[in-house]
Amino acid sequence: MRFNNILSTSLSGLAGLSLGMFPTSILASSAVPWQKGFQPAVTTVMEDVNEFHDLLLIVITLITVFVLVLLIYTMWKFSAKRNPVPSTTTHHATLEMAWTIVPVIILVVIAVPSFKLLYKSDVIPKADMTIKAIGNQWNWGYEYPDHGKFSFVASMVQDSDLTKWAKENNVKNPKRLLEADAEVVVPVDTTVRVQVTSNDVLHAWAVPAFGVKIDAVPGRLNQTWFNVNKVGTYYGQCSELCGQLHGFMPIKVKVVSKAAFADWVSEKRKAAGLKPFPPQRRNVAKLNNSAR
Ligand SMILES: [Cu+2]
Repeated sequence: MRFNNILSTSLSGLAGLSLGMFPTSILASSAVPWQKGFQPAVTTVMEDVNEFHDLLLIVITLITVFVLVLLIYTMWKFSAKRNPVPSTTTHHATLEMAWTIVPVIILVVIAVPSFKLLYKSDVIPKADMTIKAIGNQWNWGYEYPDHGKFSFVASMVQDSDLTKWAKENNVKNPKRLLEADAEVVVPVDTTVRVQVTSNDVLHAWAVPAFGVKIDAVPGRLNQTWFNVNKVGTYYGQCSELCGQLHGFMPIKVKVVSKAAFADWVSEKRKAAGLKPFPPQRRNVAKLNNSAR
């Protein structure tokens, strides 16, 4: 959208200011102390979320400044001292039209990109693969139905075990409360459909850098999607109050090259007693109208 492009260009200076607060060498991944903005985006959905946020920031700032200036001007101009005899005006057709129509225009300007974004995040494009995340009190279970139905559970690495765990698993600078003992591995530049459900209470599967947050509801299958454009490790947390250990069920997603993903799948299949090679993609029968 051209309007958005102009806005985002004019905002690049502002964005640069906030980006300067992040160490650029780290690949997005998790929240950092004193973070002011979002985690850097690695999906187009999150890029659009950032853009929409920037647009709203401009709108909200202009409105706030306008109202503040109007308020101060009114207090000054119409104070009892300067304006001892108040006006008896009760209606002003032009003014009333203006303060109805202008907000409507502002709302439409907001609504168009808002609905576009909502639609983009909600409607799943043709997915290359599916993973399933199942919320439990208090960890996440994962299944890879397209790759042989192997499954695993990812629990948080406890504080007391963190140093030992990091050493055993060659993890530099382990992140407290965000490290899980198993990670969700997905290939880069691949559209992944995530089916989300729960075994007990409401949870929510969320990864900020992906712009993904979806409720895990017992007895119901929700779905969302992401397509990550950068290899890296990304962290999220359960984002629905689910009980005592709500803050201790992290989500760790490792995005790797397609070859590395195939290796990982082979390994998992082997461990699950399945054939060591990833299966061929299913050939879904295509409807061919011209053949009729
Ligand atoms: Cu939870």
